Amino acid sequence: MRLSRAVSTAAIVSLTAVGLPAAAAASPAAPERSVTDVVPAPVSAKADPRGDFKLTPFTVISADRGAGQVADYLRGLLRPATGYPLPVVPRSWGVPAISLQLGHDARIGTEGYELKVGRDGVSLKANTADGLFEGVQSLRQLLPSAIDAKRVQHRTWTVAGGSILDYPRFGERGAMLDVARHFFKPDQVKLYIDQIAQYKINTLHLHLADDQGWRIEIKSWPKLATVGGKTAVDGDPGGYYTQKQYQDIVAYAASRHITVIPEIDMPGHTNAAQSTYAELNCDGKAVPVRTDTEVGYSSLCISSPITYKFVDDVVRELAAITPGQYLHIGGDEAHATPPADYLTFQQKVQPIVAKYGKKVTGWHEIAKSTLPVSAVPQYWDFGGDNESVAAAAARGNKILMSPANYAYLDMKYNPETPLGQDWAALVEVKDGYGWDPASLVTGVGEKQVAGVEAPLWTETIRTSDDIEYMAFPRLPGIAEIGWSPKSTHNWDAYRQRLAKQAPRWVTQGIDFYRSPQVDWK
Ligand code: TNX
Repeated sequence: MRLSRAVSTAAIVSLTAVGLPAAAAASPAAPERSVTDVVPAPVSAKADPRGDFKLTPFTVISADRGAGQVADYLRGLLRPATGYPLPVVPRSWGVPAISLQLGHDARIGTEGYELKVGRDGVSLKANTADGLFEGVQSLRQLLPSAIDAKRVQHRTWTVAGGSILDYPRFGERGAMLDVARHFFKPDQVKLYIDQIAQYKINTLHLHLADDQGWRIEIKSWPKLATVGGKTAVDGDPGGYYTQKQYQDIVAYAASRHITVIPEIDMPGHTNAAQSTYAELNCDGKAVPVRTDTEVGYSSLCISSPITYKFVDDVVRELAAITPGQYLHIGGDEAHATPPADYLTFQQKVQPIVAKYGKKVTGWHEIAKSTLPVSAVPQYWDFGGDNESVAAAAARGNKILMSPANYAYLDMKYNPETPLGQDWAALVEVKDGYGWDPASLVTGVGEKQVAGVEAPLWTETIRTSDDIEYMAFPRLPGIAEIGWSPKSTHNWDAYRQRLAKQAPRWVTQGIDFYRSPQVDWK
């Protein structure tokens, strides 16, 4: 968000208040919004132009027992711009309603939904609250983009008619935010959570510790945060989350049906800890603080018992404040840890995670060790052959796909992009959309893929504007690769659907990259 939200919203308001939406005037054949335009593309969608539903001051939201949270969330989305009361009522009131229903439909699984929009009302059905939440994200896209305005807009509110049956291709659709290289305040993380939730992202991976800063309060090692948290890349201001603030972020994410996976990167990427506590170094001397962007120079002391006391304390405290099943133990680019030591470290640390009731996820290098079958290596390389990843997949481990040359949101779009890096690739919007998770790594097919994640490393990223510029419009593409059936994958169709998202981003104040590959209109 570059301008104040109020200014950019006011500009939209004046445009939409004077008349019809631009697209309605342009071409009657191409409606402004349709169930067939939803991003990520649904499994199936059938438009019914005669089935538009109009929200009025008398519309209610009816909710089955168990659907109340999603109903309240939907009400919170629709009230500011409509100004309508939209009370949440129990099922079967018999007035025009958006009805949220829970049932048993074997076709749609735990996150799928069925949405029907007709003249008399909107019905959204799912097996779980997660499914209803994802259905609500589709429903939002059937309303004019002005629905996201923060103040009342005097206009008609038509939901595009038709039906959608939808469920995800993969269980995990993630985004990662590196809060270690640069720190982002809780409100900035919450803003990003709201932005990614609209594209059915269900996992937020927080990279909480790296060479340049430690970002989470650990009560048994208090200086990690208060001293190790002071720094950031280039000497920029640091910061950290108290455990209470972290729990608040986790709860906020949960209210958007997003699970937080916290990462403590080790045994490399640990300079902030080792400059703070001398005993974490083999020679007992604290290393100097570093705020440059080199990687691969730090390593915990593998032979020291204190190292495992440290890991045990950190994992214990983090597990206690993390409701999700997985803890991320990093493991990437440990170039300063000899290979045998790396395996020793993994053999000692993975059981600590299990001891505190959690499962292991980590960068794909952890697959060099013998993993429990529940462990999820996160693949970040360029695709092709990777022996240890293929072997893990053959043993039954699921692999999370984050190929750096497609999915890394910190890669520049083109040589002129003012932010980001280019070591993996230049990633234009078409490139970020142009890959398939199930044919990327030899031996890792559809059944072995846990899902996809779009990491945003923040060496060059300092503000929420910066986050938005790198994530939009690429993040929706990664979300679509993770959610939509492979059969829907089509760049020409996608770029047209993507273009129709832009008015929403403008209303929401998202400062996106206007790629020349898309006709933004
Ligand atoms: C590689 S690939 C890293 C990060 C950097 C990133 C920058 C991987 C797991 N680690 O430490 O921030 O490149 O693009």
